[in-house]
Amino acid sequence: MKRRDLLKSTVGLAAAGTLSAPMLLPTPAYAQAGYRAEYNMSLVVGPPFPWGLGGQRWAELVRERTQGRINIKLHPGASLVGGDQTREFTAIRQGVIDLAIGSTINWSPQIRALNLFSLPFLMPDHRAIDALTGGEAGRDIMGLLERSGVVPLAWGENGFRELTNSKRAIRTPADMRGLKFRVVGSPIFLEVFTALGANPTQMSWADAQPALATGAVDGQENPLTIFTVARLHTVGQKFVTLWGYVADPLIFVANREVWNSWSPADRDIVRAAAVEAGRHNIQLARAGITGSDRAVLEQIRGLGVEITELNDAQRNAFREATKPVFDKWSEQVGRDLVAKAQAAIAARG
Ligand code: X2X
Repeated sequence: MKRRDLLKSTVGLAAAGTLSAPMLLPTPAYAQAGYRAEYNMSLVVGPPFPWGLGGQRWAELVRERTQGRINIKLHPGASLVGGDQTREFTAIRQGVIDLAIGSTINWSPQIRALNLFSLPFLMPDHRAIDALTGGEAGRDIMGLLERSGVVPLAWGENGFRELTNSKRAIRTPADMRGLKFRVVGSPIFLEVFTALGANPTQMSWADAQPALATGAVDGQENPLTIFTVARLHTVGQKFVTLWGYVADPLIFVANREVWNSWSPADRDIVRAAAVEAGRHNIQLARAGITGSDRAVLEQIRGLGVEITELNDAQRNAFREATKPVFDKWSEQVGRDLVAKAQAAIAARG
């Protein structure tokens, strides 16, 4: 008998008055402590995306180390919110979602400071991301999440979002003119793409793939690991430009009530497992695209995709064109936080 069924039948017998106390069936420890048989975890993409593999690792470590007291089931596709990934954060707060690994982009409609990571050309490399998440800016953001009612546990990474399309190689903002791009659900993305002369349209990841397949949109932006695992070359994406304009970290969180229902020892386990799974996820997100390890780029070239790398002058043209958006959104994010981030990036090792 499954634990949940056991619990139900025990309760049923007791309610029907057929069971005299003490109960004949042992009550599982988790039931006494108010634990549930299963907890849900929301993510936009599951395994084998690095994001999903991070979630899988988190669930495995927790199950093992709590001896099955805490069982977590992955719900990829933001399915707990009907695929609308921009509603994920609200659903965590409301308790529809127990645990989540979410992109800073998808939660930015509720927590405006998360647009920090979407400021165009703020972070030049992976060390810059680490300088933010591992420094004062990261602590400030975790504090904001905490005060907004969730329990933040660890950082992960989706990655640097590169530009892809079905029409032509993009080397200058002018090359983007007239092209339709699917963008994610934060208004800053609409403004960045509009500033570059393109036609952006906002949609969920679930809607993006059919839109690319039918040609309703010409292009999109996502980390290269999303490109390879989702096989975006099969939906016409034949041109990739490595512009590294933004990167989205992931954040591991728990619903506060769920968190409070666990013993302090179990909370420690869940938190430590999130940190470990986050490290694993970041490693996977960067494999093949960092330093001398270019395996993912070679893999994509091998699919018949043309990869354009920008030199500094070319990248600067995109930076200049999007500077008004950077400035406007720095206000939204908070000048102090942006200044801290810039200082941390300047001082990175
Ligand atoms: O929707 C996207 O592009 C994705 C999968 O990268 C996010 O959830 C931010």
